[in-house]
Amino acid sequence: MMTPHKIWNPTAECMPREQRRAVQLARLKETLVRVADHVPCYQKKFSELGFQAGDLTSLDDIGLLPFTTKEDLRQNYPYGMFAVPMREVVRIHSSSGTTGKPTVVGYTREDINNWTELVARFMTAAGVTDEDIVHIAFGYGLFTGAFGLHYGSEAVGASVIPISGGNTDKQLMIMQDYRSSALVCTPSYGLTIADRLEKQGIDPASLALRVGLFGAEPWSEQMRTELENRLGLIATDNYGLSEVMGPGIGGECLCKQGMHIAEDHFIAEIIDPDTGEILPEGSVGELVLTSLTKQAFPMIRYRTRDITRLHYDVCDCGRTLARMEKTRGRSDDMLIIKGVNVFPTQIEEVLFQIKGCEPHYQLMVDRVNNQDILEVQVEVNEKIFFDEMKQQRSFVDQVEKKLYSVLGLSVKVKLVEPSSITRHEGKACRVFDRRQ
Ligand code: DLL
Repeated sequence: MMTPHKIWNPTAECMPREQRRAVQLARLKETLVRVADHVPCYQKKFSELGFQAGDLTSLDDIGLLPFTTKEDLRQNYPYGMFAVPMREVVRIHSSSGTTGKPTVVGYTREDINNWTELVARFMTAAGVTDEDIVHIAFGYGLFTGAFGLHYGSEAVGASVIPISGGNTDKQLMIMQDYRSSALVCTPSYGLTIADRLEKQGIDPASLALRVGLFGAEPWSEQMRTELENRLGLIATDNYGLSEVMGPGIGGECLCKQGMHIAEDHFIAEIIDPDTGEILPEGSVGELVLTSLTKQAFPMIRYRTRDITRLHYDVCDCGRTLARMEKTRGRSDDMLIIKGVNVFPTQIEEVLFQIKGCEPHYQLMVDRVNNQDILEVQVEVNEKIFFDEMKQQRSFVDQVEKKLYSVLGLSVKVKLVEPSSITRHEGKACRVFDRRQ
């Protein structure tokens, strides 16, 4: 018999949808008053639209509200969007932007309590209990990943090892000696750990690892299988972004049918990224999130740039919360090659299915004579790498053909030596667009 699914907060997570919509409306109204009273950026946006906080009477009118974008946060750097005085802010984090100033986010004590609760929910959904030893290999610091998972694990009652990122050999020693049972990191770092285990000849079955909580970057189903097989655990996905809270916005249960969104704390919409229009249920589009309980840093209709789809049918685990599909990546990660839209995860799915390809790749984009060129560099096992030229050529042809059939685009494939592509400790960086 199947063991029943453990649920951290059954009242909130299994509430009938209509009842939850009433909670959402009441909380949204409060949030609108809060931002209209305290955040100049929203005062300006509302007045430009001729909208007053009291005007919203139904959730169906959410489309009347203005969007918030990363640019708004940049313009109000560092504390301009905070809705409480600094004396009420007990924590500051910031986003991992690669260009320009980072975005700064703040939390009151109550925000931290809510954040902790939401992380505890998805960790419980992934099967973590007070018996677990949670190995947190996200970098501790301004990044929300480590502290978010840390507080959530403690709330669940698990024993936390705050090992942080990097120093993979030490990670393995601690994993072996301290009997880590739940691994928390990015999927790409999970892969780096798997490689190192193999290199050191450590059998994953000799470890106590049982479950992996992977998040913070896009990853394919093929990558899930790879991590499960090579680390000997159940790999689950969880999603969040610092601008809206950090991890805890959504996480998978053991049914692995999408990440349950904490809808009593956030409203999720799917919009057309080009027109901003709300799309019908079941459409693929950009995820937009509105916070419902945040005090220090409320967000109205934040454009995440993440492309996904939402499912509203009740999950087998009993949760009534909407489920978000694995994201295909951010709309700004999408490459447009000769007019064809390509997400790196689509390429990953193909490569991971080809025997001989190692799960390490990078994408180089160039423009030569006004033509876009996409080169997929992929590590292959030693046998293929040292094969005769003729055999290597036919392997390359096979990979190029498979990629063509999925992407509808001719790409150049270059086989590279095992271990030659940089390994990642945090979020992977696999695309090098040299067209600008
Ligand atoms: O990555 C928060 C987080 C930490 C989530 C730990 C999960 C676990 P940021 O650094 O602000 O915050 O990056 C947010 O990362 O907009 C997505 O593009 C991407 N992302 C996060 N989780 C996932 C996921 C954290 N599970 C950005 N799948 C988001 C795909 C993800 N992409």
